[in-house]
This record gives sequence, structure tokens and C-alpha cells, in this order.
Amino acid sequence: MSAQLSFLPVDDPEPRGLRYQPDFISVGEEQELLARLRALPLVPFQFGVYEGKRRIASFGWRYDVTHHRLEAADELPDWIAPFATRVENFAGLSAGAIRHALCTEYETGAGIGWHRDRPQFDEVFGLSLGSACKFRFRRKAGAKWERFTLNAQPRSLYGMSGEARSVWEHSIPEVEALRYSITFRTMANERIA
Ligand SMILES: O=C(O)CCC(=O)C(=O)O
Repeated sequence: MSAQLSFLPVDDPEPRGLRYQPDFISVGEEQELLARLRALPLVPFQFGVYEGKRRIASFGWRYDVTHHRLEAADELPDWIAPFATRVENFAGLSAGAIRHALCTEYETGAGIGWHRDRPQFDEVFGLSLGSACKFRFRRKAGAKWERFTLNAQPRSLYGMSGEARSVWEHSIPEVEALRYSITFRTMANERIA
């Protein structure tokens, strides 16, 4: 179904539940998506009074980090919906399982700090566009951290479920070139609080 990370050395603590699929979309599809993303009214990621360097647009649901709650957002647009369907097929999910898409722009020097995704969401998939990034994972092992880095190439898709999603934290260090991503998420349950 999907490319597991079997090519990696056995010493790497590969997070269970992490999938990676290079060339999930074509170069032409990437160009079309980049044009759409550049045309979006992206807004700086807001955390209380702080603004992140990355800019975002949410569809389906929007997570309000200041008030710690989900809010309804515009439906996934026509140009994103077919890719959500492709992700559902890739992951063996039922049609319509992906109900949220987050578009993110990382200008050069922007990144995202260590975190796990919100518990209101379940499975998480990320389509990388424009440039590569180091997608880092860490988890506590006694007094130390186990670490793992996925080199997420443009046009690739990663998927996080199981431990990769719920135990490991992930982050992206400052990117070296303009990068966009579309993060697709399923919902943890139907009761959205
Ligand atoms: O840009 C990405 O691929 C990751 C985004 C992410 O981790 C998040 O929005 O929580």
C-alpha cells in the first residue's frame, strides 16, 4: 500500500506508524498546487499575541491555538479535495475520512517547533511542496531522547499514525528555501469539542 522505511539502517529508531511515499504527486501537479497556494490569503500562524514566521490557511476545521478549540472552516476547495481522496486511497481510509487540510508556507528561515498534533485529530499526512525539509522526530528514552530524521522531499507524502503520531514529537528546523505543505488530518471522533 505504502512505502515503509525498510531501506533505513536497522539502528535508526524508525518511529512505528511513520510512512513515506516519494513522488506522491507529479511535477505538473506540484506546480499547479504551488500556484494555488501562492494565491491563498495566508495569515501568519498566531499563538496568543505571538506570530509565527510561517503562514497558514485552514480548511474543514481550524484549530484555534489561543482558545484551544476547533472551529468550523471553509470546506476543502475543489483543487485540494482530489488530493485528499488520493491520500485516503493511499492509507486505506474510507472516502471522506479526511476532513481537514492545513496549507502552510515556510519562508526561508521559518520552521516549526517540537509538538504532537492536537488530540482532536487522528491520522496525519503531509504533502511537501517547493523544497525539501528535515522532518525530525524525537521521543524520551530514559534521560535521553531517541531521534530520527526523515528527509521529506518535494512532492512526497509522509503519514503518521500509531506511535509516530501519539508518542513521538516532530518538528522542522529552519528551512533553507521556500517550502509549502498541505497537512491532511482525519478526526479523532465525531464529537468535536
Ligand atoms: O509542514 C509540515 O509538513 C508539518 C506541519 C506540522 O507539523 C503542523 O502543522 O503541525
